[in-house]
Amino acid sequence: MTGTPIGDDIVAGLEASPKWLPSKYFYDGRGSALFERITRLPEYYLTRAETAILESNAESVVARCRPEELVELGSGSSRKTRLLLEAMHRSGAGSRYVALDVSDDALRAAEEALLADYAWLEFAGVVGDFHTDLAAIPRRGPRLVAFLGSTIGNLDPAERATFFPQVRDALQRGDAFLLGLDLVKDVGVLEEAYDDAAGITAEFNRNILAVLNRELDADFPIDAFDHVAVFDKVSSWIEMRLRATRDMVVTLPPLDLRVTLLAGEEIRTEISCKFTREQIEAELVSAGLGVEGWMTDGEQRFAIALAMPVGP
Ligand code: AVJ
Repeated sequence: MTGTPIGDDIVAGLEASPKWLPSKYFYDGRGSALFERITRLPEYYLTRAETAILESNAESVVARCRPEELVELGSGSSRKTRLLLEAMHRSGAGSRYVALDVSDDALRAAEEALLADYAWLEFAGVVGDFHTDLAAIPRRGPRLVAFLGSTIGNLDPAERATFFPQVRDALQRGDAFLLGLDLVKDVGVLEEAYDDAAGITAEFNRNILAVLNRELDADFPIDAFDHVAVFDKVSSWIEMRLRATRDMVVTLPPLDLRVTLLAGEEIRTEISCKFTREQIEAELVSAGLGVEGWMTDGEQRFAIALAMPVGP
């Protein structure tokens, strides 16, 4: 994480009813390592499915828009980023990679890992937040903006309605937007992906409290919280929560905050939206983005949409 002070959003969330915490606080060093383990769990099909889609389609995506630069929201040194960069290199399209990430450390690690293998790569790391900072990245030529990993699932419909037009504004005719989406499916499959047998997701969820204990000198009794993951059919999202197993009072001294939780009370820590093609197409089209490609894995669990600007 960056050195940005954390605070206002936490006060708002813990004073709300029901209580919530912003998901971005999962990802300290330990949280990022736990997420890496999640991506390898048998129940968490998302990463494998998305990688398989790119293995089959990176070439044709690049052929379609011939980008000079790949702009990735959330830095990646992962297999998925590499598939796109290699396809760009092979096709002779371009060799510039711009990574936008809130974490300076993550950017440096990505840069080091990628440059070790791709001597031809032109790397530019931008510390920033995809909610606000996409417009600040200068466009140097035909671009492919990638937002992978189903991170879009963390945005609620109102946030998406702000975000997609910003993506549209960052694109010119012929540019493209690659969006990784988890699809609506059997509730059991969805809930298991967020509540694995080995308990790694539960540890990941509780880690947000460890972050607050460390960063804000809070005193959450981490062992007194159960991990909860439920699919909300109406909102079409998985909701992760932490449920207090006893009454407690928690203090966060730097925020001047004292929080009472009753036994059974829950704190929402994340939403992960699940999409249908119709839903996301409608949202993209209202933002001026036409869906030109729809790629899925064999089991239709996950999709990558290729969208391009429409209209003037
Ligand atoms: C990294 C936000 C896409 O929502 O699936 C994994 C995070 N949470 N297991 C997701 C996560 C629980 C993940 N994203």
